[in-house]
Amino acid sequence: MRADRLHRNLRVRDEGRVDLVGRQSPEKDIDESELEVHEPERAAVGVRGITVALRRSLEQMGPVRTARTLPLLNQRSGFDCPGCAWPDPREEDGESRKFAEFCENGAKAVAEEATTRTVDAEFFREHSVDDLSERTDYWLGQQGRLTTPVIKREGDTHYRPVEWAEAFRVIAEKLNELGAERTAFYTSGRASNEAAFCYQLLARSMGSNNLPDCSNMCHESSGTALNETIGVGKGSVSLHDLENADLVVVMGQNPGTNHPRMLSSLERVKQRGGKILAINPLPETGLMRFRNPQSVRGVVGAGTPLADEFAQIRIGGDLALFKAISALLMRAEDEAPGTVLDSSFIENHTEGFAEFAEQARDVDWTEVERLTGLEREQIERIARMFAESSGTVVCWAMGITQHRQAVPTIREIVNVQLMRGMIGKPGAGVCPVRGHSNVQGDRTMGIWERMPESFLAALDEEFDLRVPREPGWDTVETLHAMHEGRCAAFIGLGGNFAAATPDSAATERALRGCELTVQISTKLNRSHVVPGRTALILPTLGRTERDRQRSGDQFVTVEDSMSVVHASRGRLAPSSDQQLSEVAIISRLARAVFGPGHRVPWEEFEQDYDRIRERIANVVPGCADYNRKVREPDGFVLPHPPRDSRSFPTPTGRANFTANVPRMIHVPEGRLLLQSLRSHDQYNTTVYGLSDRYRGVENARRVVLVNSADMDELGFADGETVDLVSEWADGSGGIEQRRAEGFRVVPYSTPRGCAAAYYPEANPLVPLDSVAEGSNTPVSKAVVIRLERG
Ligand SMILES: Nc1nc2c(c(=O)[nH]1)N[C@H]1C(S)=C(S)[C@@H](COP(=O)(O)OP(=O)(O)OC[C@H]3O[C@@H](n4cnc5c(=O)[nH]c(N)nc54)[C@H](O)[C@@H]3O)O[C@H]1N2
Ligand SMILES: Nc1nc2c(c(=O)[nH]1)N[C@H]1C(S)=C(S)[C@@H](COP(=O)(O)OP(=O)(O)OC[C@H]3O[C@@H](n4cnc5c(=O)[nH]c(N)nc54)[C@H](O)[C@@H]3O)O[C@H]1N2
Ligand code: SF4
Ligand SMILES: [Mo]
Repeated sequence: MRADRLHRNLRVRDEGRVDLVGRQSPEKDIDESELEVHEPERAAVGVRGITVALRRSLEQMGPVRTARTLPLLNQRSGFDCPGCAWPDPREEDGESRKFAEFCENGAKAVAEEATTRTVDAEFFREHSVDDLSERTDYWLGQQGRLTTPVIKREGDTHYRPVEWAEAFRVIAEKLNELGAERTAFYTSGRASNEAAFCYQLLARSMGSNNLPDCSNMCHESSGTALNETIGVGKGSVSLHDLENADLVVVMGQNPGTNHPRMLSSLERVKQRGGKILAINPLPETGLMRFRNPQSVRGVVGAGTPLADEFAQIRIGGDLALFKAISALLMRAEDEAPGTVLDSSFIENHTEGFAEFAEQARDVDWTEVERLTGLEREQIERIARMFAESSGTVVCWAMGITQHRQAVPTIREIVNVQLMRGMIGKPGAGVCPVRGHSNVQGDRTMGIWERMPESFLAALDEEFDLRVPREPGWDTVETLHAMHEGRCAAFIGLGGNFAAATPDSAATERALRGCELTVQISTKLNRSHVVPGRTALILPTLGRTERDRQRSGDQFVTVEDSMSVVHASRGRLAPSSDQQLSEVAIISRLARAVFGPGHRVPWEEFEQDYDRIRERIANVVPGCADYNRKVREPDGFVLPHPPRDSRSFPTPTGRANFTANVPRMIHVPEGRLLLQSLRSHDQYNTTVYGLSDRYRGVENARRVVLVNSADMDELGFADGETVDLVSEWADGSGGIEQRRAEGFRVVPYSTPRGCAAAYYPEANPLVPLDSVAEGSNTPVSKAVVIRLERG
């Protein structure tokens, strides 16, 4: 593949080995020739957002379904938004829910699921797997809801309809033959608590902890760092805390697109006199200004300015910034003892302060300015904001977690919070803002390859089992196991493993190499068209749909980003009577695997989800009396000792200070550091459309945003088509190269040397071995690339 051109442009050490890996993502069904770039929008949301949401809803669902669905979104008697994990207002905090308690992107997520378009048996007759593999994820998703179970047996060119009973028989036979230890049970974060609990129970009863999930690629670094430092891997604030904070830091996060209702909370912070500090390589529209569609000012005025201070940081510079903030806080305390640090908190609740303090004052300002790209003066201003705040909440997302040094960065954020006693008091804390609507709940329910012994022992006790203790594979380990032939079967409870994971070309080969792939899905995606030798697609119900079982209509439960657990009830008629709920699929599969008389009452679970919740109550910490508590109108809040009582369930019984050392990411000359991010018109690998409205990029997704000074220096013109080639030192002296073709260069406000492209188009560029230390999360936000003329 164009090796001549490649070698011409390569600079590889003589002894170096050059590996070329790369998939040409299908692109022919999207016409990107009309790329249009306009000025980024000045304010997020406003009436335009509502218009877009309604238009998409009407296109996908029609007027009747739209009118039946949107009013139930995020209401107490309705269903939980399948979009992000942002929490709903709670009566307990004196907040009521509005008539329209959702955002543009929530409405798009609903429209995508509740669409009236369907994929049926005829569709699969018409399209071979090869044909489908030439389509983009966008095209695949646009075909509509999966309505019938299908199978592709060894040697088949097409998927064909299969009876449910036969589907379960085939899967069970293969799984029993291959063994659970050779099977990966992947979960994406939309699965309900009930489905997740059953799924991990199935995997563990079969003898495997191989439970990789999307969280491994998402907030794993947050969980790792928070567990280590405060003893709980979850955020320590409520919505009320956030809205009543004196200073809210939003870093590595683009809430205007990915957590839009967070903007209403940020607006409240401003109205109550609080300050907002935004730390981001890009001046994301939602961080700068917000037009609240529910206020007159938001409809007709310029909206509320949000960020009081915007630090346009270099990609990967956050650890250096927070080290500098720690140092400045220490020095401020030295100058005016007793005014900056919370000594009584430090003394009573923390461990390791002396060792931390010993190294904390050292800063090499030249180094800090190089790593962060920020001026000392601004960093000093920022440190003063921390020093003067009476209550600080630090929020972050993928711009922090998907870096090699993500774990130490978050540990340093915790250091800064601990110094000032900003954990476990109202209006203060740490707030990793979760992605998928139930990703946090899935973890609570046991979707983790390394659940603690206490959880495993509780499962044993409850079901009279002996579940395995050996930790299982996470997502990256699953990929390695597939490559090495140790993993032969893959089951996906939702998600799009092929497109969401790093190094797409290798991942697709790995999936194709499996004996068995099973995808439990609502919509078609890339993972369905890179099948294992035997492959099945099992169509499932979504959040919006009525779930009727033998005991009557069922509801499910979910947990948001702030540990609130509550019920979700779908109301729409399913688009096919062939779709089964996730719980029903898992339960029937388990019955096929184990035969009659298994210790887990799978059939009862399927007939009545209360039976599952009774078991959750006995096994999962904090869930006693689950069936009653989730029936409360606002659900209930899971315990969080640091938040609730400043007690820290770490081995020391205290919150831990840590010492962290920032390291420069080596970017050779002529190369850029690429982050992969979401446009305003997608949900992860699901592409809704081609309008990244806030950033001003329309009608195209294969674009790379570059600082115009870098464009000049590297000699690329506005709109020029280039290939992105990533370069990864493979550790044995060679350089692995990965290529993604045909991206248009767009000048954009990003720091020098830093570029951005959309996920998942950029995934072929992410090396599988490039992972965060300590959490094994793929480094999706810092890929060394060069641009090559196409
Ligand atoms: N509409 C919509 N909503 C979503 C999703 C979606 O795809 N669409 N996805 C959901 C999921 S699963 C998740 S995890 C969340 C993701 O929510 P986000 O984390 O907001 O998603 P990204 O688009 O990855 O944005 C990363 C942000 O971090 C910034 N950034 C990149 N590198 C750095 C860095 O080194 N330092 C700092 N300070 N900032 C950096 C980027 O400029 C960008 O603003 O959203 C959830 N909500
Ligand atoms: N380069 C790069 N890679 C990344 C990221 C990045 O920022 N950059 N972000 C990472 C992050 S944060 C995440 S969370 C992962 C996301 O990884 P995944 O969770 O695996 O991917 P999604 O695109 O969210 O999955 C979408 C598919 O889920 C299925 N689905 C939707 N709703 C339901 C449902 O209710 N039930 C079931 N069973 N299936 C359903 C549909 O078939 C749909 O096609 O990607 C990661 N990959
Ligand atoms: S903020 Fe998130 S949860 Fe709320 S409506 Fe929007 S997408 Fe849904
Ligand atoms: Mo995520």
